[in-house]
Amino acid sequence: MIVFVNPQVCRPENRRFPLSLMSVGAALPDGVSWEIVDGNRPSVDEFDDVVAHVEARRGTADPVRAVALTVMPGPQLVSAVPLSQRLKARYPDLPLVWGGFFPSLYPAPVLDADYVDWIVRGQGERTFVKLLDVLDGTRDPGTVAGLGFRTEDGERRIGPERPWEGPDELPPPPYHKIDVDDYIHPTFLGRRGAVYQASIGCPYGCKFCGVVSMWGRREKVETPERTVRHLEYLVREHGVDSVHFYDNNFFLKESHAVELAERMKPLGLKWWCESRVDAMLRFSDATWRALKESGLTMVFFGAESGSNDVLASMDKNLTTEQTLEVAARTREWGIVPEFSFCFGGPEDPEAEIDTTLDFIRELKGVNPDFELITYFYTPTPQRGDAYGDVDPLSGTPTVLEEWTRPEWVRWMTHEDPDVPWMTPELKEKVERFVLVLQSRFPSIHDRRTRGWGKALARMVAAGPWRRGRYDRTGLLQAVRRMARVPRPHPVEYGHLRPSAEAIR
Ligand code: B12
Ligand code: SF4
Repeated sequence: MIVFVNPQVCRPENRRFPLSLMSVGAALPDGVSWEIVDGNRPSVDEFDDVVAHVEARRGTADPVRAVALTVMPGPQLVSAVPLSQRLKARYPDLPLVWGGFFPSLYPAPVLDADYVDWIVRGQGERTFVKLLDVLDGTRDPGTVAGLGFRTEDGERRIGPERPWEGPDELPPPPYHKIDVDDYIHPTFLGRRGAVYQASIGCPYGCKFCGVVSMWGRREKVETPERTVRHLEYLVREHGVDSVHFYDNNFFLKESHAVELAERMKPLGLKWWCESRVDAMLRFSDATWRALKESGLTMVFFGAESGSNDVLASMDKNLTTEQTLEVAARTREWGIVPEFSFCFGGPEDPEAEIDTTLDFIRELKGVNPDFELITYFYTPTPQRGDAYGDVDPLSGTPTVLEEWTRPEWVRWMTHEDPDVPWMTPELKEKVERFVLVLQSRFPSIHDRRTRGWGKALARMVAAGPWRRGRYDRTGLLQAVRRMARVPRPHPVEYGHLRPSAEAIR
């Protein structure tokens, strides 16, 4: 048996299908048994549950052969490190495997940690099956593409990249291996929300983006027929009424968007996805109509900056004029845009922040309904020479445990990174602006501020928003603090978002 572990990454109420592990498990050969231990479920203790599996199988014909964790940068790493250390201390001979974005992008510190035995880089389905042969002693690890390990001399060995396959070539989601209903939650889209990923990768090359490092500049898209077959199952068997598509770049070709919209329409789902601004601008009115009629409710766009120079320096291949145009198009079709901005590149953060804040104001004039998402720029490991001679990771930890320190978690989540060019004053400027904007235009995602608090904050923020003054936010902070609904689960992932929380 293989035990897959999804270390805690979010609060229990935000848990979603553990798609990464479902995908790897589904590709195991017949006869290999597997289970998922998901630390995001409220009653699960990851360590105890793994131990229970190992002990229950000890001495049987099907003992636990390996424990395999999925590890995303950020809070999941904070959970994964102590869990792996404890498991290795308890079962020194049980192979421990890491897969997912963290070991794929930062393989060196993981391979230097003696409590992780193997890493799977990039797509996991095929590499993991080959790893099982290695564990059985029938395959040389040096011959396995996508596998990383330490040699007997303690040297790091990372195999060549494994060419990856598209969704149509991989097994369907093994919904029978999870308690589907336990992962279906209300969201702003509906009462029974699920998640789905219908493509892999992205063909663009934005310099800050980890997706390019993981998959190269390529995307493979599932056929609409297959996507809708899986969604139809969730609707029919589990009463799902809404879906978030996790694809990094949902719209690749207009013909695909139209076919998917037509096939989805009978399902009556409300749905959310991420798109490039330019991709949707290329769509005809007929396509926008088909998408709207199929239930498309909100689209996340990476707008990134209010400066065309900064967009060019990111290789974003996009202009602010296009973002304004898509804001107008979405308004016309009654689809809510969610614009994400990445503040403060190293060159001239202050000027860039001012320009972007002005641009966001302008954008609100075009489409007052848009939702704002903000990040701070943090370098991400890149392929090839994206940064020329500059090493974007110089100064970052070489020891795995160091990555779990609060300052590095803030760095990985792009929420409050300690980077030399971002002063506390600049961060505060952005945070105050966001507070005024989100008070003036309450977010539909905000289910933690009581109705009266939203109404009062809206009134209080009207003056500062009109005057473009965001420096005095004491009253707004007090209103929002008092109007806060307590979280359903007290579980925190500890030290995240301290400054953002403090200011609200
Ligand atoms: C779901 C998700 C989350 C969920 C996780 C919920 C959960 N319980 O799983 C939540 C919302 C908590 C989350 C949080 C974050 N996320 Co996230 N997330 C995703 C998302 C949308 C989908 C991942 C997914 O399930 N894909 C489907 C599966 C099938 O693909 P996969 O995960 O890549 O898995 C394959 C391989 O990676 C590999 N693999 C993965 N795990 C394992 C394990 C083993 C053992 C093996 C062998 C192989 C393997 O094999 C799998 C099958 O091929 C991706 C975007 C994307 N589409 O990839 C971003 C993404 C992974 N997240 C990312 C980031 C950065 C974060 C955050 C750290 C920051 C942020 N601001 O978003 C936060 C951290 C927490 C916070 N601040 O709130 C980045 C990672 C890039 C990077 N630079 O590292 C991504 C790519 C988004 C992006 N475009 O930038 N995230
Ligand atoms: S378009 Fe989005 S997913 Fe694609 S490379 Fe750029 S930021 Fe990454």
